Amino acid sequence: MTVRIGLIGAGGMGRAHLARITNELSGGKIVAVADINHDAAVSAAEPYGAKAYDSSDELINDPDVDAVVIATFGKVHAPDVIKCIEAGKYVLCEKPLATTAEDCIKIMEAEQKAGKKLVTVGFMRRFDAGYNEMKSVLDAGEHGYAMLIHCRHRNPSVPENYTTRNMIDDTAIHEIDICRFLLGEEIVSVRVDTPRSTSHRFEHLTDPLVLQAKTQSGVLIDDEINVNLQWAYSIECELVMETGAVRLGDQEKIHIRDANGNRNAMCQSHIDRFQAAFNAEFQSWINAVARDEHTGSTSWDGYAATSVVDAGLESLDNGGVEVKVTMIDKPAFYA
Ligand code: ISE
Repeated sequence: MTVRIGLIGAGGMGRAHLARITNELSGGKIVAVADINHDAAVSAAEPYGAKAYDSSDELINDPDVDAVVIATFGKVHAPDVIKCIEAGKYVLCEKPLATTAEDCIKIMEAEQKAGKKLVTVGFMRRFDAGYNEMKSVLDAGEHGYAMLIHCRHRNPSVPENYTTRNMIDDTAIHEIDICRFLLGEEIVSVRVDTPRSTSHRFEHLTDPLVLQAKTQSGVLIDDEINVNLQWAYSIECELVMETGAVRLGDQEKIHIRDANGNRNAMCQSHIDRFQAAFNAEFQSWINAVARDEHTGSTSWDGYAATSVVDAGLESLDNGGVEVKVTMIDKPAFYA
C-alpha cells in the first residue's frame, strides 16, 4: 500500500520532509500541502503534483489523504492534531506536540477517545543510530546503572526572532526527550542557570544557558544550550554509568590528516546532523501507517517534554531556582 500523505506547513522543515519522502524513502506519496500562505502551499505542492490548500481543515478532511505530517509552529499544532485524531488519521507532528501541557492533555484525551494511538511526535533523535547504541549499552546492564548524562546542544547561530525561552522550548526539548528515552524514566525537577553571555548573540538573548534536570531515580542531567557558536552545529552526549561511560560519536564521515593536524568536517545544521535519523523516523512512520500501527514517541512523550519545558521556563524566570515538574498520572493507554 502507498501511504498518501498530506503536509501542513510549507516552511523549510516541511519542504525538507516533502523531499525526503519523495526522493529518499519508499512507500509514501505526497498528495496535498496546506499552508495559510497560499503561494507557499502552491509552490511546495507543484513539484510533487500535489493539491494545494489554504486551510489545514481541507487537507485533513480530504479523503485522498491517508496520513498527515504537521510542520507548522508549535503554537498552532494542537487543533490540527486533534482534528487528525477525530478524522481517524495517523499524524506525525513536529516537536513540540503543543506549547502548553493543557493542550497536550486535550490531545491525549482525544486519542484515548479514538481508542487508538495515532500521534507520533517528531523527536527524530530516537531514530539516531548513536543514541540507540548508547541505549543498548545502558540496557545491557554490564556497566551498572546510569548516574549522570552530560549534554551539549550547540547551534552555529539563530535568527533574530529566536528568544531565550526558545533555548528551552525549541532547543533543549530534544535533550529532555532523548534523556527520557535513554533512561526510560521521567524528569522530576529542573533548574536553569545563566552563565556569562557570548558577544556573538542578538542583544535580547541570554546565551548560553545550562539546564540541569533530575530524574525519578536520581540521575542528574546537565545540558549546555549554546546557540551562537559560530563554528558548527554540535551535539554531544555522555552517559555515565557505575563502571563505564558511553559517549555519542560526532557522526563524522572522514578525517583529514595533513600538516595542519587531524580533523573532520563539522555539521552546520540539524538537518545535516540528523539527516539519517529524520529519514529513519519517516520511513518507520510510513511503514507503520501502512500496517495500521503506531511508531515512535507518543502523545505522552510530547506531554512529558512540554511539562519539563514549563518547569525549565519557570526556573529561568525565577533566577535559576529548582522547579518541580508537575504531571498527571500516566494513563494506562500509554503504558
Ligand atoms: C530547531 O527547531 C531544532 O529542532 C534543532 O534540532 C535544534 O538544534 C535547534 O536549536 C532548534 O531551533
